[in-house]
Amino acid sequence: MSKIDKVEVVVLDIPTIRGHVLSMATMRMQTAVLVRVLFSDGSEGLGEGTTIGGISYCPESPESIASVIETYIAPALEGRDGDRVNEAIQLIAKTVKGNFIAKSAVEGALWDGLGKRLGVPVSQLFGGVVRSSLPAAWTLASGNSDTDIAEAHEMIETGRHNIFKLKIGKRSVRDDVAHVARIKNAVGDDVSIRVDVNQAWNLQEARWGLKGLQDAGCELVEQPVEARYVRDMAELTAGYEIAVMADEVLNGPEDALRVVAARSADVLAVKVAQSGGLKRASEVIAIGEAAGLGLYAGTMLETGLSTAAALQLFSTVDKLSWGTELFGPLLLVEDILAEPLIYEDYQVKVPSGPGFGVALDPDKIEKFRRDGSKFTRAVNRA
Ligand code: MUC
Ligand code: MG
Repeated sequence: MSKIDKVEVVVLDIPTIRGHVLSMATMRMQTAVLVRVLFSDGSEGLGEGTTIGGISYCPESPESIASVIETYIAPALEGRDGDRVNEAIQLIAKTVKGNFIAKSAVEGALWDGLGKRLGVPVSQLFGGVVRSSLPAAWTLASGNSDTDIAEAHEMIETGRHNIFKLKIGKRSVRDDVAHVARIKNAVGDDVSIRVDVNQAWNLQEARWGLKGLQDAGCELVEQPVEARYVRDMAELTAGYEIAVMADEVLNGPEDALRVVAARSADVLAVKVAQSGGLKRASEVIAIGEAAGLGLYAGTMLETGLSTAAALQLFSTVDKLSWGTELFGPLLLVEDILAEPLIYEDYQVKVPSGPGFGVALDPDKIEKFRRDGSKFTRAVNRA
């Protein structure tokens, strides 16, 4: 048995390459909470718990994630069998209510550790890959239409991205629709344009918004109204041709079932962290598949570590009809991985090494570490 000896947390503050303007916050920095689990056989596993815009996106913040892990999850897990990931998941669920991102970070480290000990990628633990690379969208969110158009052209020309998600909901509906239409006209028919409102509209605004967006050639709208307004989401899903995607409403399989029962989305944005870990995310995927909904791999704008974790799971999914937005590391000024993920031909490659298939760059961890938090030993140094 590989006993869980220690669960460690480090908080990183990493600047973004530009302001990322969302309806509820403008990000100039991303904070990642990294977890390292040390096992009695000398092996280790890494996980990440990251949210968006401090505490403006969901009830968890970087500080709450770190605190829940250090105060409650670590003491519960230390001394337990690290190979029994399912048992650990149950124990964590019993010990901590909610706090899905914190749970996801620790669970990730357990899967990574198990994969490394077995010498297989985590995708193998979920039945094996059906593809070795995945399409990756980019988010245009500079806050300025001209800058977004220039950014889109650069992404298309360099083969990085040809699917774009636009962040809207901060301006008036009319201005947002005009912004989307300008970008769609500038990039042309071969390029897919989607939008994310991050819950900013009320139902009346959403009706105007969806009508305008679909006339502008936008293919999908993500979480146009507040997550709690299930009936409004259902009306919008039934009322327009444009696809409606659920995001903030989805904290795991229970919510996915509610969405299916209420017919309140065409597509599920499956986020590993928001779902509460890889296992619960796989259950969301299964429910979406069973209900015939579209699937999309979402992101919490995470570093390469969580992005690699997500790639391990989504590479095992048969029909990922809306692709992924697993571009998180590219929004950060520097990657924290020793070997960055590979983005080419409008795809991101699935790492094939054991565990999540990635390693951290210890110098980057030193550089971006928030004061006071540290791993007890230097990351990835013998
Ligand atoms: C969200 O709400 O989906 C994902 C991409 C991005 O730019 O922001 C996120 C959050
Ligand atoms: Mg979203």
